[in-house]
Amino acid sequence: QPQAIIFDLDGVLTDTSEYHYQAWKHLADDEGISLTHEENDEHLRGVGRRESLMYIIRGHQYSEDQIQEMMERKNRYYHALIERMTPKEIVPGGVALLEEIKSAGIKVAIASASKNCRLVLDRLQLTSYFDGIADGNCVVNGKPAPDIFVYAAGLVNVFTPNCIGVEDADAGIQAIKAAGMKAVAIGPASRFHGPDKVLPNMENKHLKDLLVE
Ligand code: B16
Ligand code: MG
Repeated sequence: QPQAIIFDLDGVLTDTSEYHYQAWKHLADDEGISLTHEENDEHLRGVGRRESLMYIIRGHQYSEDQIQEMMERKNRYYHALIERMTPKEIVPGGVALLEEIKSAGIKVAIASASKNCRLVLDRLQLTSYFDGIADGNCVVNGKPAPDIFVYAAGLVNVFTPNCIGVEDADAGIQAIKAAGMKAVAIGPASRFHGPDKVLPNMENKHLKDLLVE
């Protein structure tokens, strides 16, 4: 039995990964740069704000001031999309699963690359479910570095081998494995490299479905 289960936020507990894509797409359109959904899944999913922008503008010349402005602009577009979120946008099965884990005496934490993590959790009315929240303001090195998952394990006082991490992005699966945890991937198996388990989504999932021998 694990002592903690550490969830990614965007794309796992709510479909904000689609909003991130829409906001980046808006910015790319402004700049006359192409960006497809496939590129988003392969290169941007779960990746931090600056790294995502660097991928989109690769091969183009921009000053640091312009880069800062574009990151702010994307965040404005993203805010416009998350402003009206409600608890209805928690993925089906999400709340029941969190409650089952908590009543089994297992700690639950968040490891999200997003600086908007607390805002989204508040909109979803999920904040009080978590024993620890590690977000994009906590660590310098983003996923696939293990840092955010290690930090989250520390917040709930659990050794990393006793944690399970849950992620929708391959960068996140690499971060979980590098942190020495068991990795559960949410999404199509073709997206991931080396998770311990893959589930298509969180619907009707129980604690036993997350367990890895
Ligand atoms: P922000 P997660 C990640 O959150 C998103 O998946 C990714 O698309 C986004 O670029 C990153 O957070 C940074 O977000 O611009 O809001 O700081 O999947 O780790 O919960
Ligand atoms: Mg994610």
